Amino acid sequence: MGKQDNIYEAGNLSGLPFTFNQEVAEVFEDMIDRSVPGYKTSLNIIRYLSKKYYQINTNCYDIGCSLGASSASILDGASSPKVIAIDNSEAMIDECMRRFKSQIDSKFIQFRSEDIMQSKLENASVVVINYVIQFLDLGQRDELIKKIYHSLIPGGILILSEKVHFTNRFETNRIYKTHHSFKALNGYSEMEIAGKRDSLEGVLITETENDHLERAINCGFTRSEKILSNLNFRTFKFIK
Ligand code: GEK
Repeated sequence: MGKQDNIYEAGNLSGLPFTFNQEVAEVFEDMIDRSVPGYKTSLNIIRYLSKKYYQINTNCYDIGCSLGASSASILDGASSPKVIAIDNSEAMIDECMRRFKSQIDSKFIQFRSEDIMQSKLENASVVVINYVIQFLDLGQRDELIKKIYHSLIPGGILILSEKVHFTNRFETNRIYKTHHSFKALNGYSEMEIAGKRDSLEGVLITETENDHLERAINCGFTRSEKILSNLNFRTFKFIK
């Protein structure tokens, strides 16, 4: 486990928009675990589905890999897969490579420091995009899901996790308050929660559950399923 996240503690407020910089990379493991309900379960699901859907001599992609938690789940689940972990934050990918140092020369994992919109994806049986779409411009999201769809071989799977909002604003408010309590119970102060919320304004842009389901269908996926629902966080599986 890396360092404890105290980026938004009193006196540390930069007032700048959130970015995946060195400071965030150092505390990221603690940050995501204390902020995203169901995060560890999503990793277990990735392990289980990778075992089930990985097809021999194909690629597995971990898009927006951060420190490689989803890559580790694919490696645990699938039998001798080739995982390609991609992130456009140099701080994240450097820290990720440090963590996988012993496997760096193996044929099982490769790292790419690049923007996913520029990435070439091909011959995939498993694609994981865990809490990443929310950081892309709304106008790029269809293009990315189409690209993923075309990279998958028949029977391949896309596992997608996201924070969502609801069409009913009362529901959005109710769940928002419960999520706030979740973070407070995990040790974040009111000031830290408010500081992070402000810095994510305009950086993390959520959509509804239906937006994600409809986009996948419009991009060609025929079988879609919500497999995890924790407060305002969802995991979906889409099969080609
Ligand atoms: C996990 N999946 O632990 N291209 C590549 N990477 C990007 C892009 C982009 N255009 N935009 C954002 N990222 C991980 C957690 S975190 C989720 C993913 C969170 C990367 C960004 O640099 C960061 O590392 C990651 O997406 C999002 O299962 O912080 O809530």
